[in-house]
Amino acid sequence: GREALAPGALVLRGFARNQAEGLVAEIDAICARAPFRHMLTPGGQRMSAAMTNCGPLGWVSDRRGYRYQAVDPDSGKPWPPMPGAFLRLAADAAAEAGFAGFVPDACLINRYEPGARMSLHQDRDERDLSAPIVSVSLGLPAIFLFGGPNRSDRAERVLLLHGDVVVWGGPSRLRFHGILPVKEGAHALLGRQRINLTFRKTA
Ligand code: MD3
Ligand code: FE
Repeated sequence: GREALAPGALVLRGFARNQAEGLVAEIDAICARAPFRHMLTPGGQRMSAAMTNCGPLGWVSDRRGYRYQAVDPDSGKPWPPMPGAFLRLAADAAAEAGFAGFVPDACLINRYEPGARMSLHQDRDERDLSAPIVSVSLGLPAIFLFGGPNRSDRAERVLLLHGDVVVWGGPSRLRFHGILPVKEGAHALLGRQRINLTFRKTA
């Protein structure tokens, strides 16, 4: 099913569910080359979600700030390439939401174990904010916080389940958002983890 969450934000319930095994196999191959790691915020805090990337550019955070870069700072090598199945899924979902021709150049992969969270933030490190972000949720459920254009705006809660895909564009693109601490549990395919892919056009 499709649910309009807000202007520019479309939830495609279960859109990736029948591809999940293949996506997980691709994620395993990516993290064999670019392992998940806990990045530091510019303030020096260890993020509770572990991250890696694939595609021409990857999102990194350290004491110097946030940025996209072609090289994995842990290996000194380029990020693994974006699998074809990732590109097709992102483009198909974006097209459903009216964004034809979406070609992401970065895919940030977030891994949440029970207790991990992501505090309210905006995604504004991308050059072209007219392109949407496509997110794919796999594994354990999570409660997504969807705020407004200001950090202090009240946030609504949206449950994101295995296989759900969300396209965030237009007026939703700069809204504050986050993830509440993931509850303890075990998913049939992924065990004690939630994995989220975010496809971005950064350059
Ligand atoms: C709404 N990730 O990686 S995905 C992130 O579940 C991030 O890992 C969360 O926020 C996660 O930056 C949420 C949903 C999402 C992603 C990007 C957005 C929602 C968004 C950008 C703008 C508005
Ligand atoms: Fe975000």
